[in-house]
Amino acid sequence: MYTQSLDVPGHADSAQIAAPQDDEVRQAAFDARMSADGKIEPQDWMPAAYRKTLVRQISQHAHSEIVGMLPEGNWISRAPSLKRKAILLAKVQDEGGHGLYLYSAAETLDASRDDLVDALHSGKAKYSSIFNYPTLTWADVGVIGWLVDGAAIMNQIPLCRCSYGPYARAMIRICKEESFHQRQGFDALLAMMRGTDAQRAMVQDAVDRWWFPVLMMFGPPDAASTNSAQTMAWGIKRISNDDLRQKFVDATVEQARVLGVTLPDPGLQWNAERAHYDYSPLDWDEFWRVINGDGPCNRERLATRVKAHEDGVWVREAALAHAAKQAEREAGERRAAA
Ligand code: FAQ
Repeated sequence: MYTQSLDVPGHADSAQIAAPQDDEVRQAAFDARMSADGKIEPQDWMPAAYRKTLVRQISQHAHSEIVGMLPEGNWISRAPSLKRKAILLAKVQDEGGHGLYLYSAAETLDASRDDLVDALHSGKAKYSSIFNYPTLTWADVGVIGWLVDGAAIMNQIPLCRCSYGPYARAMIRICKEESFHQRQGFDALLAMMRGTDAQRAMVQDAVDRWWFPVLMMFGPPDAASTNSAQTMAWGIKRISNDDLRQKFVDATVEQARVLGVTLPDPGLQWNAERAHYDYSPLDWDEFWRVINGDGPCNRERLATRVKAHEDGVWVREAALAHAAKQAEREAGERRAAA
C-alpha cells in the first residue's frame, strides 16, 4: 500500500495538480477533482483542512484497531478449544495489521507516527467508544466478531471509495479481513446456541450488553455530527452516521433471528411506511461520557496499551540496531565492489 500511494508515475489522475502553481489554481484543480469523484494521492496538492481531517479520522481509526486488540486479546489464553484459539489469535493479529496499514496511510499525509502514538497514550486522541466495554465471558468474543466487526464493515465498505487513495486502498483489504471476522463471530455464537441452556443464556447476556454500545459506534446522530458535512463534501465519508446505523439495524435483525437471540430493544419493529426497522433512542450521554474518557474500561485500556509500548522498547531498539548494521554492511559491500 505504501509504495502504491507514494509513487504512481503515469497515473492518469495524479500529475496535473502536483505542479507548483498559486493556491487559487491548485484549489480549483482540487475542487474539480472532487466534483469528478476522482482520487487525491499523497503527492497532490490538497487544502490544509482536508489533510488535517484525514489525519484525524485515519489516526483515530488506526488507534481503534490497536486498542481493539485488547478486549479479545484477553481471551486468547482462555479460548475453549485449540481451533477457537488459533482463529482468535489470527483475528487479533489481523486487527494489529489494520492499525499498521492505517498508521502508514496517515504517514503519507506527513503525520509522524510517534506523534500519533503519543497522542493516543496521553489520552488526547480518540479511538472507538466500543473498545471501552468489558469482555466478561467467551460469548463476548463471538459478539464482538458478529456485531462489532459487522458494524465496522458497514461503516468501512463506503470508505473503500474514499477520495484519498491510500486510505481507500487500505480499506479494501481491511474489509475483506473484517468480513472473515464477522463470520467467525457468528459461527462461534451459532455453536453456543446449539449447545446447552447455559451457553444460550451466556450468548443472550452478551448480546444484551453489547447491542446499544455497538449502535453508538456509528457516531452521534447526524444533527450532532460536527465533521460529516465537510467530510461528505470531500468524498471521505460517503454515507451519514444515521443512515449507516439504520442499514446495520436492518441487516442484523434477520441474523439475530437465524441465531435465535433477542435484540434487547422493545422499540425494535418493522415500519412498513419507512421500509426500515424503527429502534429506541440511544443514550447519547453514555456515548459522550465514554468518548471523553469515562467509560467502564477507558483507564484500563490505555494503561495496558502504554505498558505494552514500554515493554516493547527493546524490540524497537534491536530492530533499529539491526537495520543500522545492515545498512553499514551494504555500504561496505558497495565500496568494495566500486
Ligand atoms: N467512538 O463528527 P462526527 C473496528 C467522535 S474499527 C469514538 O460524526 P466523524 C475494527 C468523532 O471522532 C472501529 N469517537 O465524527 C475492529 C468526533 O470527534 P473529533 C473504528 C467517536 O469522524 C473490530 C466527534 O465524535 N472505525 O471496529 C465515535 O465524522 C473488532 C463527532 O462525531 C473507524 O474509525 C465513536 N464511535 O464520524 C477492531 C472508521 N463516533 O474527531 C477490533 C473510520 C464519533 O471531532 C475488533 N471512522 N466520534 O474530536 C469513521 O468512519 C468516522 O470517524 C466515524 C465518526 C463514523 C467513527
